[in-house]
Amino acid sequence: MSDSPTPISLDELRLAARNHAMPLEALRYPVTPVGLHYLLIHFDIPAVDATAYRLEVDGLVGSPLSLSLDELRERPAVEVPVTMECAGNGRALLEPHVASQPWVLEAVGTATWRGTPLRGVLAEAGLLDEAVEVVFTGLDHGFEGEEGLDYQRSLSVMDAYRPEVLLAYEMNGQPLPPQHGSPLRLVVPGWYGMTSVKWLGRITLVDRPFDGYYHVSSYRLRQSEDDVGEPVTRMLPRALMAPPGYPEYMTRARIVPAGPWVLEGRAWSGWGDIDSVEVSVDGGRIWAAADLERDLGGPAAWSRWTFTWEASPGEYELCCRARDEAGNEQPLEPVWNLGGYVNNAVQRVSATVA
Ligand SMILES: Nc1nc2c(c(=O)[nH]1)N[C@H]1C(S)=C(S)[C@@H](COP(=O)(O)O)O[C@H]1N2
Ligand SMILES: [Mo]
Repeated sequence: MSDSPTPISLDELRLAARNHAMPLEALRYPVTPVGLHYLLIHFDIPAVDATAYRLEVDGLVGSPLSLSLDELRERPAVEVPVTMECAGNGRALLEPHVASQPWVLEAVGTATWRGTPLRGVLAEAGLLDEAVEVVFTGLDHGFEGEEGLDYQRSLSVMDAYRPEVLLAYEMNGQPLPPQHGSPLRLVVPGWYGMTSVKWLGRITLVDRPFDGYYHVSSYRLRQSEDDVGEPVTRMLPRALMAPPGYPEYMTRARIVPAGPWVLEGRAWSGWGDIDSVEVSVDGGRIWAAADLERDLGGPAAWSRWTFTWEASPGEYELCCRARDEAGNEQPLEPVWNLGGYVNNAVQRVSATVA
């Protein structure tokens, strides 16, 4: 892979140092160890006292609720592996440059989330007929676009009622750590990460499409400032490989010993199961099918793939691409937009076989 064509600013470096990615070699784990899962925090990590914590459910409901963490833990629980990816993954590879969190490719991770289905809580609160959207408010606060704001995202009532949407209090068998939303977060499988509100403080039922900052001013696919654009929703398919061989320190270019090498990685999509993963060793001219294993099961989590590469001495550009059952396929070249979202162009890894 070549370097980002535009140098990043100190502001972007500061963001990148706070919001770390998942090192690609961690693709070898089906469930990402907590400390290797990527992180995206817009403002500061709020210090929330779990013993005093309450989740408020209000707005257009028959009976507003105020639930402690113990009360949430007493409700029916499910535990599922879910792959989560930031909508800005791939941003730093776009030209012209988009200034924001400069993700390269690895803003992704899979965790086992344990929690209670959101719809049970909504049913208990009892939605009034006028309720059309559910607004989720985080306990973090900051400034963006000259506005002071809480981190807020919404779902339609229909999406919020999907059985897989969770109010999660555990990640990989442990209480949520501070950086991932302690003590409670929303987890919306299949959607880009911005939907899964961390440090969830309040759920409010409203009678119109929510027009908060993270719906109107960001997370839209726009070509220019006056383009309204389409909202960013579910994850497009992507396959990633754990780069083979050994890295060169500065460039991370790969040196691979000659002989058979099992390339491996994982692929996911928010639009259904992965149908196929293909590998190319010549920069995307010739493709061959990789073997897919549905090791974690279910469309909410990534699938492992492998491909045995008979590496003979020379220079290579290794690529992988995924296609999902809905027919979405990764493009060879990035597709630009103003916010630098959903760039799922194929991964390219330069390798020298010695
Ligand atoms: N309250 C709150 N929730 C949030 C965010 C945030 O900044 N504040 N960031 C969102 C974004 S953009 C992403 S990609 C995911 C990242 O989740 P993770 O840090 O647990 O990987 O959290 C989402 N939930
Ligand atoms: Mo994100």
